[in-house]
Amino acid sequence: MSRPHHYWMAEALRQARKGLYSTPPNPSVGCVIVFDDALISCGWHGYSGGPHAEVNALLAVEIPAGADIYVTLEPCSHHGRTPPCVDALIDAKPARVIVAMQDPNPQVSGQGLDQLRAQGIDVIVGVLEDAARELNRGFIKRMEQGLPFVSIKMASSLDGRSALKNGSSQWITSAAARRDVQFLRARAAAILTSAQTVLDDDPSLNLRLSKQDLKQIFEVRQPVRVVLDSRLRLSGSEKLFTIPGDIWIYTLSEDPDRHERLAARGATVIQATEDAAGRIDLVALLQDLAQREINDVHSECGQRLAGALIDQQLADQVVLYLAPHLLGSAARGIFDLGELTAMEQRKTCSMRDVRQIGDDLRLTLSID
Ligand code: AOF
Ligand code: ZN
Repeated sequence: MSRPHHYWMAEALRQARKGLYSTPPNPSVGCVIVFDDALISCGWHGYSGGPHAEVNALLAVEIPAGADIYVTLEPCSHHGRTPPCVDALIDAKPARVIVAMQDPNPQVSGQGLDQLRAQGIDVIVGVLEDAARELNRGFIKRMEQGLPFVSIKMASSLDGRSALKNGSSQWITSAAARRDVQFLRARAAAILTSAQTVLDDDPSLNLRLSKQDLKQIFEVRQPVRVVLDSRLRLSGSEKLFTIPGDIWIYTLSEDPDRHERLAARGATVIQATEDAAGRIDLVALLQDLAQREINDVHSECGQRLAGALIDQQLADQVVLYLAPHLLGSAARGIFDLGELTAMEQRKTCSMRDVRQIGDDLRLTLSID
């Protein structure tokens, strides 16, 4: 008896994951070609502008007619930076094409599948779809909603405190947890923080893992550092500016001297939209990031911005590192949500993963 579709799709997903750190803003996609229950070839998408997964798999060997081709994303039907994959697939004369999910890109969305069916090829959709969606959660959200996937990383004491009252927060968690955070940064296209956090902690907010650490063959991308600084309080002498990589500062300030001061330090200063409360409008900010092809935002910020992202239902995930010590009730919390007066006002989350990292506990939660 031949192996089930999910067996081969799991292999295609494994291929796709090889591109996780290098494909953005493109999705990570994997492809395997099977004939007579044997693996003939596999391929994955490596970087934006490079050949797609199917093309890489088809190039590797001569494909016998009548093969089964497994792809983690619907094959593209459009001329983008590369020619349509459906044409290459049709030329290979497969018996069946099995895909995990439809491509949410409006330039494709179902048309690739239709073109395969029109050629008499059997098309099966939805094998291991949840895993495929998780892999490209940022790309999918950007395509479907015009917003990036937002993950908030927090470090807190056992009593839920993220910093002392005076702002001091280095270090709540152990070195092992801080290294683990580097892998979260690697998956993101942008790291989001506030000017307050930069002034309090003077962080670098860069990626310090090498290609080898990440087991990558392509160069490691530095995420863009995005700082919300409504009044342009940063001076330009903070550590952030001494470390290579892009810095985008969103502001409401129109003071030309302050703009110039930060631009002279290499930052891109972007005029943000003001919300009804006179703060930077977070929806407009995230829409702007999506327009700039940011799929995944990793936020490392204080309780105010983290609370606002949750309050406005803009955060998708929280990764909380819980350290085994107590900071006391005068210390700062992790999410400033204002005062709730009824239990029904609670924000609820669902636990996705729990594990111990060094001396700390890492909780990964999706926000309901
Ligand atoms: C596939 N296989 O491996 C990938 C696909 O700019 P391009 O030409 O690289 O096209 C990018 C779009 O193609 C991307 O937005 C998504 O819709 C699709 N990605 N499709 O058939 C692949 N990476
Ligand atoms: Zn393609």
